[in-house]
Amino acid sequence: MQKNTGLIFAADLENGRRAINITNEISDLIDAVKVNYPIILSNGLQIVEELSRTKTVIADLKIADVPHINRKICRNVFEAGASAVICHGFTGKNSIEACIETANQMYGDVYVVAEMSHPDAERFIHHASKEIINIASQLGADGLIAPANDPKRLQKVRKQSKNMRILSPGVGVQGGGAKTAIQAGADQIIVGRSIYDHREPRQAAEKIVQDIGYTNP
Ligand code: 3DU
Repeated sequence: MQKNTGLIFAADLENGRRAINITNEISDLIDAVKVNYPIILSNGLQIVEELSRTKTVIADLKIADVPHINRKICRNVFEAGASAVICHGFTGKNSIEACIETANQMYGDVYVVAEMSHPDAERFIHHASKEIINIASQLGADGLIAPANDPKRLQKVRKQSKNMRILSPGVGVQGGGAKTAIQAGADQIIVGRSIYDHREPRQAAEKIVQDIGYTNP
């Protein structure tokens, strides 16, 4: 996935038509659109194909199964038009590797969840993040997911991950700021509700892109 504005739109809407309309409306302001279970379960995989006509699609299914199932999940979403998948890292080497191998066969990218942005994340995943980052790096993952709303942890992930790409959710409703996250080491920012719940989604996206520091060449 190419980095341009630095903004990724999380289209967590059950209404597929609305997701497509907003994506079209802000298409020049975003690097990709991220789809998750809500939109896929409500609209089917067809929505991946439809969105991929406008924009690079990241399938955020937080894939976390045994390797042969991970392969099938990846194959299905890549065949539907996704350019990247997000998988969990806590499942360990073989499960992540299954995603990366499938992605390589299908010219897709894999981003691995290193840490999460909700308060309970401290309880489990944060203890494992250093090892997850090492495995993701050794396997050649395209990048990591780490929280924008916890700049200290984000800085730590940045340090540990050296120059791996970091995509950061947690901006806006979850309390994080785009500028702070970029300064802490994020490469691209993932935003959902602050865009799709805004009265003027384009205006909201413009403001975030400004905060990221993107200037139109
Ligand atoms: O809070 P928002 O509405 O901007 O949505 C954030 C998106 O990022 C959403 O799709 C969610 O699944 C994803 N995400 C997190 O919020 C936190 C994580 O740790 C990982 C992914």
